[in-house]
Amino acid sequence: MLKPKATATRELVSLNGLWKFAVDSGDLGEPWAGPLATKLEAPVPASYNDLFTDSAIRDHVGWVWYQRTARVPRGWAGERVFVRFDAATHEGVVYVDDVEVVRHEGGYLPFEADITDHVTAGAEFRLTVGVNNVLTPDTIPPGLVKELPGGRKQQGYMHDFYNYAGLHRSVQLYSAPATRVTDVTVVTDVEGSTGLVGYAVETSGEAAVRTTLRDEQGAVVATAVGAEGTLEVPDVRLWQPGAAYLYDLAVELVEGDAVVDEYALHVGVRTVEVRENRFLINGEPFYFTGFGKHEDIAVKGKGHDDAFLVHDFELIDWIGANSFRTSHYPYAEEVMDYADRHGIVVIDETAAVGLNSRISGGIADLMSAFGGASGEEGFGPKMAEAHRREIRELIARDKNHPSVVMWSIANEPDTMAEGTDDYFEPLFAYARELDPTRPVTFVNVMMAPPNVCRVSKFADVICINRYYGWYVDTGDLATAEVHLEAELRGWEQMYGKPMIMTEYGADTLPGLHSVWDQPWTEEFQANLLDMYHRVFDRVDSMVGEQVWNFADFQTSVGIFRVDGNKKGVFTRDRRPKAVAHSLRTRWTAIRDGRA
Ligand code: BDP
Repeated sequence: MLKPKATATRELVSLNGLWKFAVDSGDLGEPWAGPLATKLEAPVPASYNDLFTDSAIRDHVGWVWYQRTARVPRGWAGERVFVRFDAATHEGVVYVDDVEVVRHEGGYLPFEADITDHVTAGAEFRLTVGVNNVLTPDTIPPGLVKELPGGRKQQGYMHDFYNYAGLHRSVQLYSAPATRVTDVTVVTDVEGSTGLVGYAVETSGEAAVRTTLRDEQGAVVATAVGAEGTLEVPDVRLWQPGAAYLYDLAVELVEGDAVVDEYALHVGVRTVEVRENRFLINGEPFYFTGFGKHEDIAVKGKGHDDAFLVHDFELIDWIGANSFRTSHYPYAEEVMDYADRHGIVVIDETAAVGLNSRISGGIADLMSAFGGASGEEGFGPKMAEAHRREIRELIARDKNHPSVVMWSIANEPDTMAEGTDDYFEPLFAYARELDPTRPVTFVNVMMAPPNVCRVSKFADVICINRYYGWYVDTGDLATAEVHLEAELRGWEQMYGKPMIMTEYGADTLPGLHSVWDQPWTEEFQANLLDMYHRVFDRVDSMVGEQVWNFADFQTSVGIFRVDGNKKGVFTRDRRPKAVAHSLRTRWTAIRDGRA
């Protein structure tokens, strides 16, 4: 799915800013049918949960409504007009005046509607958006709503981050010609010093396709005609981790001499391959350093923020990291574009988190605590269908990003129980069918070691999250070291695949110190990470380390969580804990080839 862009034939109007906002407690009638009866306003993009002081809004379960008027530029007469939502978490429904124009499930991926037939160039229209935050045993991610005495509803879920909701990303109106480019897929390869840029263009309407590839100086390096083809780039400059190089691919639809539509995208020429126990980028072994992250900041929640985007990447660079995982859902497209431009490597993850119906403490326990009926435990056909959609839409959105080197189709699902392999095998096949060029993985949970996990056999890379020294062997780093090494060797022996530790870490309260290995202190976090690093350096198949987490983040209320998860290397406002300095020493040495 193409990101809206202004080109010679396309225009954009941002609909970000303050919208009218109301919580639907069943008293709003048809909120789209007229001006929304409310005094509240909410910014877009932002989560709505932390904006107001009313806990009924923060804890609301169900629909909320956003509304504003928008004007179609008068110059758009004769063009197709689209409204595009970069995300509505977790479900969105959109009305133009009284007409429903699109409905979308899945909280972290974009959707759009062609609203040409419902608007007039030069005129205003009323845009109303319903956003639903409900998670059920069939949604991705799953959850369960409980009815409390008195009828109030409470949302339960199995993932360890706050269920922020709202319009988290940009909303835009854009124009495009009737005959237009609807999709572009780019696949790159390298032969000797020549870069190969394979492309396939999909269109609406008939027109000839012309493509032009330019280098960063704007010089034309290759041209081609036809909806599919390969552009050859002599003396190619590769997209490298830490040294991004982006060509510009212009796709034009031409009728006679006239260009009827133009779309442009950046292309990084690079290859990705798993060979034996190595992860290769451009044919060279790559070692991932970095983090599992979250989209999470004070007040805005999961609302995209360009200032935090830039600052987070600055900190990633400062600490010497080369990668991150979009734990546990697709991030804003601005993040992916920035990673492309700055040479940061991304493991791109779906929102399939908390699929742990049978893990103790998972949805089974939650169900019984919430009085859920049996048969609601997830992993059913409806969840599988939602999961397929998440994979399909993620790959459709992110397939052309050179920064994305691997898909992660789930985080810590139950992979111990019978039948979980039947659930996952077709999903792996589906991801590979949609994108045969990138490795596909999932992230394994601690309760499913190598001899127990039924799903790791499908993954190209073994990605595991481990909390030795924290949730087990708590505070005993000597024992943790023995257990961690034994397990990693077990994986290595059984699978012979490359392995990445996609999560390891310890909750840490900045300012708390101790001379002993005392959990929650800054020294303990650093010592725990050092211990993991000693082990990684001894195990040949390790190809990466991503600390949990980049920064402290908000979670649901729980006795395990003191105002959120505190495993951040940075605080929620992005100040370094002591561990940031020791990580910086290690990772800059790796980056600079000193280790
Ligand atoms: C892992 C999850 C992650 C949690 C982390 C933790 O993948 O989302 O935040 O544990 O407990 O199980 O800190």
